[in-house]
Amino acid sequence: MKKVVVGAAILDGDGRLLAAQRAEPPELAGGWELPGGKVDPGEDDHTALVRECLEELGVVVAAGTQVGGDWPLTGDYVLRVWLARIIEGEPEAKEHLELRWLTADELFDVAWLPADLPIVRAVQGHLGGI
Ligand code: 9L3
Ligand code: MG
Repeated sequence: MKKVVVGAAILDGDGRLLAAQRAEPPELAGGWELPGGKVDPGEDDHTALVRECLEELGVVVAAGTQVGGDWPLTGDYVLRVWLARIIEGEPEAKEHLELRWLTADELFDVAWLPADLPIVRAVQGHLGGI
């Protein structure tokens, strides 16, 4: 079966995107990603997305439109990404090195993980709203 990682393209009311800098593993540390993580066995994608955002950022998100379909990751993992909004809390880097809210002009100022870069390009067209 396909192994799924979910990611959140979290937008604020000013058209900024939340980027998170990975702390681990060593080969990914320092790279920037859309927050998220592996779907647990028996868990649905949406539940995993909300859980991961709570664990990693301490916020409750509401998911909107999916961005594309199954984006390739290494091995037999795929990444599925949804536009999302924070409905409760202020994001904190609980598991990441740093968080940044990127404006449209700053979108490519961080070193996105190679897997996330095409997804961020796809998110670019949605910065106006979910
Ligand atoms: N991954 C890549 N881009 C992302 C996310 C959330 C995850 N936006 C990759 C990094 C890891 C794997 O997926 O190799 C599992 O992610 P995690 O559970 O370690 O966050
Ligand atoms: Mg994660």
